Amino acid sequence: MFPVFYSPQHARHAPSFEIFDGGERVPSYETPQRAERILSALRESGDFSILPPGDFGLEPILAVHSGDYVDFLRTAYAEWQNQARESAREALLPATFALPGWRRKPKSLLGRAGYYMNDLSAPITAGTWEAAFSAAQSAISAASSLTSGAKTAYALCRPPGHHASRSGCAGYCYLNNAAIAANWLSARAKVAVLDIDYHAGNGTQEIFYRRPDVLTLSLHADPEEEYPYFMGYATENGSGPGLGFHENFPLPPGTGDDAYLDTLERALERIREFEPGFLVVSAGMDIYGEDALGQFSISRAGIAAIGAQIAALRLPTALMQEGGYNTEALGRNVLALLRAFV
Ligand code: OKP
Ligand code: ZN
Repeated sequence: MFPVFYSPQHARHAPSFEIFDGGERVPSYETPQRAERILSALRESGDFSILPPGDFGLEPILAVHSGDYVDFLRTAYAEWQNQARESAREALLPATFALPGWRRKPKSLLGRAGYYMNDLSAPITAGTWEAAFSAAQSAISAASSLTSGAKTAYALCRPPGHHASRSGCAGYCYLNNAAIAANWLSARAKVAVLDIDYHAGNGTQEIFYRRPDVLTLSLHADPEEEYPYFMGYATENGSGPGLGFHENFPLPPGTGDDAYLDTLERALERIREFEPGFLVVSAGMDIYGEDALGQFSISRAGIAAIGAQIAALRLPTALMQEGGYNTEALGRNVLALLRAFV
């Protein structure tokens, strides 16, 4: 029995569409149903105590994200309502983005949107801020339960967080829940962040890149072929004082249980050597073989084995929900992962 933090506020973020490559407008894959499926699977199992998050306010969020970016997230939707054409009111989503080395921050709303938004996969809708804030509070609540003695805690975060950088949203992510939790814990002890989502945890990588007190490791689809394309390569190992404290494990499409578990063992070996006081897991279930977006071939038994291997570290562990887009299977997959910690 360990705590699971869930807030119904997640449902206030429900974009009706997303933009695919080629400009195709499709129904959003990142839906409120995802969190509802997870919640019912965990509730039915009876193995967890499901709790509302506490309110830790903005301070732990502002320790990871810039104040101007957070202000933008909080206020952008209301501002958009004053200027959007009728048919574009649902979501703020720019069509022009700042390029690296071209980083003046304009005053206009669309200029700032292009500055803070890193791709077309993080539209800001009516309840986006409230949902993202509540997901971050669940993440901090899970971290906080570890410092109160829990061995394991899970935050049912939605929207996810690992693509959000210090000053940017992208890939369904607005506030980096795992980074906020890890940074909160880092005041007490060294922290390792292990990202098992199918996509590279580029936001988390960026946030801790220069820090030796937070080890970040990510197993994911090779960015050469897969989102987020521009980060997540094996040659990226941290910089300055953080050199040696980041590691990426890019894997080919079709990766199955055995290859994945071997690679995971190498990552866990690095964590053992680091001797952290806490572990934060970015738990994306889009590694599942039948995922709608992911291209790995991990089975549910494989997910259970991943959980068992991580649990064998015997570290105080806070797990954060990231991706997972086979909504039907998502509850059972999360349950398979979490049961290894019960
Ligand atoms: C979020 B998480 C490319 C579309 C890109 C963004 C995926 C975001 C995944 N065809 N879509 O890591 O699960
Ligand atoms: Zn993902």
